[in-house]
Amino acid sequence: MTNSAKRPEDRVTDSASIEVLQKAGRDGISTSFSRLDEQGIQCQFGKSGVCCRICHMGPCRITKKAPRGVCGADADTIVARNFLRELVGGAAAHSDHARHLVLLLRKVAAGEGGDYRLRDERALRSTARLYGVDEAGRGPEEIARELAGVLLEEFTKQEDELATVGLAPENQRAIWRANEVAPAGIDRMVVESMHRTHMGVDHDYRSVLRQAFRTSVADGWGGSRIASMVSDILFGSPSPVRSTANLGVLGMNTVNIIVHGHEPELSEMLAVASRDPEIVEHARDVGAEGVTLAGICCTANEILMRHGIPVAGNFLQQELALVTGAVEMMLIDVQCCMPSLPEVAAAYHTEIVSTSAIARTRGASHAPFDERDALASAKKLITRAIANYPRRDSGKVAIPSAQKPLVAGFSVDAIKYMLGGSFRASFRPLNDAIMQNRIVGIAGIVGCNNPKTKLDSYINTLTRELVKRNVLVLKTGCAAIASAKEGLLTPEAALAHAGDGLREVCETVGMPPILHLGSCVDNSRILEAATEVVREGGLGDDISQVPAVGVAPEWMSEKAVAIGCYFVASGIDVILGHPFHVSGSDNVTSFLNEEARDLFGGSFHVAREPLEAAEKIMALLMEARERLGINAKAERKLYDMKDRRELRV
Ligand code: BF8
Ligand code: SF4
Repeated sequence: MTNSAKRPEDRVTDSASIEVLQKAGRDGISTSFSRLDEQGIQCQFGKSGVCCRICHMGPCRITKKAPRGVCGADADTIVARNFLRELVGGAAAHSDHARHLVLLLRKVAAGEGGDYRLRDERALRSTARLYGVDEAGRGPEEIARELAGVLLEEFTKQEDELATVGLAPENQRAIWRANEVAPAGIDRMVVESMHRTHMGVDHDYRSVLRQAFRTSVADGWGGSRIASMVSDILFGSPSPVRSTANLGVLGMNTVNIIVHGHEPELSEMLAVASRDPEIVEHARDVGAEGVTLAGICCTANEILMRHGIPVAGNFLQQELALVTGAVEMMLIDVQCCMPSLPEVAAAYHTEIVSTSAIARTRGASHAPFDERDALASAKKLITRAIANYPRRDSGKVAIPSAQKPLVAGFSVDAIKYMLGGSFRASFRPLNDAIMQNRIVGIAGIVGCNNPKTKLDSYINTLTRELVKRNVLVLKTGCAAIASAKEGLLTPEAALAHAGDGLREVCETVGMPPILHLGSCVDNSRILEAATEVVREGGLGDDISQVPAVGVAPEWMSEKAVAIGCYFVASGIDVILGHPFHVSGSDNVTSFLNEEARDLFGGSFHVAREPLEAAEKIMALLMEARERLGINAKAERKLYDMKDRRELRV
C-alpha cells in the first residue's frame, strides 16, 4: 500500500485522532501526515548521514564513485559530524530552557520576579545542599540568590567539570573521566562542538563521537537536570495528581485555550489565571460556560504534573486539536511547535499566539510574555481568547468524545514516598523487589511521535508487553501522553495488564506499574531514580549494572538524540524504534551500537517492531541480572513454573 492510500486508522491509533483526521480530510486541511506523503521518498543521502554542507566547497555527498568530499572528508567524518551537530541542537534546546528558569530564579530571589514565588522551599533547601550552598539558618531568598549564581556558572564554566555531574554516582563520574567525556560548562560544550565540526577541525569519528557523548552528559546531567530542579523550586515538586487526556478534554461550551511547547513559566500563570472568578465571569458574558485550559506536548506535561490541567494530546495531535474547530487560542513558545499551525488555524477561528522572545512563526500573532507582570499578561491572553469565542463557527466544530482518566506527577521524591511512606521514604522496597525478581527491571519509555509510525502504536504495544513481563515502566514526554490516552496511567487499568510479580509489588506499596515522570527535561528524573537505585545498594556500583533500559520508540527530535546519548553514557542500553541517520558509516554505526558498550556499559540497539523490542529488552535485563548474580538467587527462592514461562525471553 502506498502512503497516499493510507486511511486515518492506519496513521493514528486512538478514536479521537481517527475522527479528527477524517475531518481534516473533509475540511481540506494538510497535516504532517499528508505532508509526509507529499515528501515522497525522502533523501537517501540525508537519511544515511553522508550529505555534508558544512562548507561552501560543497555540498558534498558520499557515493561509491566519490568516497570523499572536496576537502577529503570521508563518510566516517561526515556522518559523525552530522550526528554531533544534531545532538548539539537537542542539548542546546534543553539547556537554554534551563537557563531561562535559572534567570527567573535569580529574579525571584532578588525580589524582581513579579508574581513568581519560591513555591517549594523544601526543594530549594535540598537542592542548595546538593551544591554545597549553605542553607541552615538562612532565608529562602538569600539561599536562592546564591544557588542561582552557582547554577548560572554551570553554563559558563570554562575548564572545571560541571558541578551538577557530581549528582551522578561516583563510579559513573570515574567512567566519564576515564573516557574523556566529563563535561565542562554547558555553553562551552555546545560552542566547542560547533567549533570541532567546522570545516577542517576534528576529523576522527571516534573523537567527534566522544564529544557527542560529552555534550549529551552536559545536557542530561547538566541542563535538563537543572531545568527539572529549578522548576520544582519555582512551581512546586510534582506529586501524584488525577486528570484526563485526549482531544475530548476540549469543552463544547467553554472557551478552549491550548498551551503548547516546553517552557513552563507562562503556562504556570495561565493555570492560576484561568481559575480567577473574574475570568470565569468574562467567559459567561460571551455565552461560554467557563474556560478550559489544556496542554499539548511537554508544556502539557509540566502543568499536568503540578496542577492536574488536562492534556489535549501529544506531538502529532497539535494540528488535530485545531481541526476540532473548537480552539479559541493556541499559545506556542519553543520546541516542537509546527510552523504549519497558523495555516491550519486559518481554516477556523483559532488564533495562534507566539509568546517567546526567541520564537516567531509567520501567521501567528506575537505577544511577548512579560515575566515581571506575568499574571496580568496571562489574564490579558485569556481575555483575548474569550473575545474570540463568539467567532467560533458551530458548523465547523466537531470535538471527539474520547478522553481517559490518568494519574501523573511522579517526581523521584514522590516515588520514594510511595515506596517507603513518609517516615521511611526510600528505594529499598524497589531494589528488594528487583533482587527477588518480582520486578525484572526498569524501562524508561520516552520521546516523541513521528508520522512514519502509526501514532502511539509502538509505544503502547511495547508498554503493555513490558508490564505484562514484570518490568516497571517510567515514562516522560509524548510517550507518557500516549499511555495516558490509552487509559494506562490509572493504577487500576495498568495493574490489570501487569504480570503477577509487578502487580504484587505495586499493590503492596500502592504504586502504579507505569509512572509518568514528566516532560522531556524530566528524563533527568529517570537518571535521578537510577542513581537512587545504585545508592540504595544491592544492584551494582554504577548505573550500567542496574537492570534498566531506555526506549525511544517513535522519536523524531534532535533532543531525542541527546537524550539517547546521555542514557547510553550513563550505562543504560537504549532501544530506538528507528535508527539514527548514520547508516552511511559502518564505523560510526558500530561505535554507537557496540563500542559504546565497552566505554560506558550501554549502547544503542534498533528494533523496528514493538515485540522485537520487548524481546531485546528482556534479554538485556536478564543479562544485567545474570551479571549481578540475582537470577540464581531468585530462582532458588521464588520462581515457579508459571513465572518462568511468563519471563521467558
Ligand atoms: O520535549 S517528546 S515531540 S514534545 S521532543 Fe517534542 Fe518529542 Fe514530544 Fe517534548 Ni520531547
Ligand atoms: Fe564538502 Fe568537506 Fe566542505 Fe563538507 S567540509 S561540504 S565534505 S568540502
